[in-house]
Amino acid sequence: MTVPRALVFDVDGTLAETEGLHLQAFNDTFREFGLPWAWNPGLYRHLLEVAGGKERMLAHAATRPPGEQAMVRAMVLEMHAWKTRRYGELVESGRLTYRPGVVALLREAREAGVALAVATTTSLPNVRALLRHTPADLPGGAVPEGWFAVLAAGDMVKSKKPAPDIYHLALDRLGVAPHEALAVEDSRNGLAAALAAGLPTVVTPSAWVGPFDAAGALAVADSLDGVGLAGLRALVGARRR
Ligand code: XBP
Ligand code: MG
Repeated sequence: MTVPRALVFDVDGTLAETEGLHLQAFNDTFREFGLPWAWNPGLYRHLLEVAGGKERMLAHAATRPPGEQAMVRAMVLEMHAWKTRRYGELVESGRLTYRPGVVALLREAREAGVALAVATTTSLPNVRALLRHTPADLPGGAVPEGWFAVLAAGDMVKSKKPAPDIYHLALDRLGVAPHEALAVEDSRNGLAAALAAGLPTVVTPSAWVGPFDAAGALAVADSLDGVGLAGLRALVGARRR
């Protein structure tokens, strides 16, 4: 049996550098809901330690005056729904590009019969918008959603990364054992989630995460550029020896 049987991709920071658009969508949401919040990149990098947009807004609210805390607690679902729609509009405007090497790897894996899946904290509409509107050098100009056997996302699980739940869900739906798969992640939370679920993991750190201890990762690379399926198989093979 050749391994990996499946590649499980994180989305934000891994498929594409999306957090700049998420940040803009959050700040547009705060204006829409009349909150005196404007997250700057430095604060957002810190807030990204909290996975999940709803959880992130609630975590920030806990540092704010009681009136703002109460309002966000009462409105967080409505705020996040608005933010997700806004993020979709920003993605639709074609502002995203795939990170280097990602589309080539997806294409190679598909041609080699390696299953593809997504395991992400972000909301499912955001994954769909990215696939639909991010240009790819493929016949249809985009990566077809149908290339992915599984899209495991956001609130499909109770506990978000660094909990392993979203990876357990992806593996269950793939029908693949953890050691038969390989995860690709960009952040401390994502690596922790994938390792906790037992997947060998390659880390390609996002521009939005600071340096972190990637102990346990199969490899840490600046990007997937030039790595390809052969490169990943070599990493898995080296580990198994
Ligand atoms: C990254 C996240 C998400 C996004 C925002 O997900 O933590 O919360 O920052 O998206 P991943 P939502 O790296 O696992 O793809 O507002 O939809 O959560
Ligand atoms: Mg990520």
